[in-house]
Amino acid sequence: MEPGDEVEFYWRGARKKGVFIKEEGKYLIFKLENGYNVGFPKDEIENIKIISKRHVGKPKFHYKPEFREDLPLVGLAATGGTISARVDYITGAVTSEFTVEDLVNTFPEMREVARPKLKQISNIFSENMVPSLWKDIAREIYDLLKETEGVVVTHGTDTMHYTSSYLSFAIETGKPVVLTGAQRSSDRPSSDAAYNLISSLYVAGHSPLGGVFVCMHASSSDGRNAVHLGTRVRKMHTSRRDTFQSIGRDPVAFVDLEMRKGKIDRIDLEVLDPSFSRGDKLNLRNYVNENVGLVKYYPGMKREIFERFLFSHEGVIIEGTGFGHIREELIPIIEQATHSNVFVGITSQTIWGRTHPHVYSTAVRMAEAGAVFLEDMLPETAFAKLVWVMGFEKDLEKIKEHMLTNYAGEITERSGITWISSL
Ligand code: DAS
Repeated sequence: MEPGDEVEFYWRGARKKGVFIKEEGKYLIFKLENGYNVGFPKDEIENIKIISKRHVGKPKFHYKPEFREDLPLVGLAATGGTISARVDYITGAVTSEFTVEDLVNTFPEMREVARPKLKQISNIFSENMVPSLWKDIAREIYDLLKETEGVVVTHGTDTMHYTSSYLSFAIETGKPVVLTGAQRSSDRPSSDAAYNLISSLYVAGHSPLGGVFVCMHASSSDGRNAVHLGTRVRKMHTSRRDTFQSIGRDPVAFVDLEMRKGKIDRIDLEVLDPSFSRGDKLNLRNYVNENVGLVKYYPGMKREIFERFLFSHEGVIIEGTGFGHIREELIPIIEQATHSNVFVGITSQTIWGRTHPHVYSTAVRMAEAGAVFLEDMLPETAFAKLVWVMGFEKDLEKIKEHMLTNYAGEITERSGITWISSL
């Protein structure tokens, strides 16, 4: 038996199936069908048998660039993430290594939906994303939008909503920009990659939508994808396939997709919010100030930590408690910071609902100290927006005006509670 072999065995009477990873002391380590790596004592494993030998390295594809000319030209820009990854059965870890060409060959169904114009921007897990790379992504998408019907961006799920927020401000677009990814790597039977990629290409190439969106599973089952507004979406679960939820508003649309054996039986779009519709506008407003921070307030946060954080940035978003509160004894530090030209924006760690500077005395004092309460903007979206605004504006009052201007649906008139499936 070699690492990477698919095996079946019995342990304490229970049948187990998975891929052998390695021997570690008295244990044999396997990646089970549920995706978790588990060690079993060698002397408790019975009737082990090899089901299939591992394939060495990533699948060898010959990229075939022939596509149907009758299909819309859609940009496919890859940045990395699980959708471009596969399990390394030597280490058991998921490693990001598929190229954008591999993605095209891994999912032949996409040849029924769009004629892709490919761009490999990066190949990283999205925990490694930085604002300077957001700027590169925005530039590449802008260039693709000039010659396509829309653009799909494959991206890691961990920070996808930060990037979708930044792109919503950096690119004013009447065509769809659709970010998508996967919670399960493309080489696993339970992968959500195919439905996410095909649905996203359909939205980018065929839909009447315009703007920046995230398109991922609407429930833990295949077949229905939600199209979330890029500034009102958040990753809400570590592993579920419907991890992305629209926050404070409904999704913009849904895509229903039925596929069998590499063929598409049905694909339909249901638009809930026609206000994000196609148009001719296309502007690149690509600004980044990397000296901006995001900090979550917590009980007992040390005064010197709070002070050092504020004074080591030009602008800060605070995730406050409830309506946006921090401990009262820290409020004078906000005053010192704003008087030293540091922008301080307030969001809420409740994620849902609206911050409010007038309900409690704490917030009244924070606002008097110069803190700017940012309505119901999500903390990550507010951070991405401040990175963008402070990339072109240094005056605190003008920064405040921009932060409270609703550019891309990031601020809602009223906070709705919409769950697209029970988490
Ligand atoms: N590490 C995660 C990321 O790249 C994997 C994923 O979910 O895409 O965001």
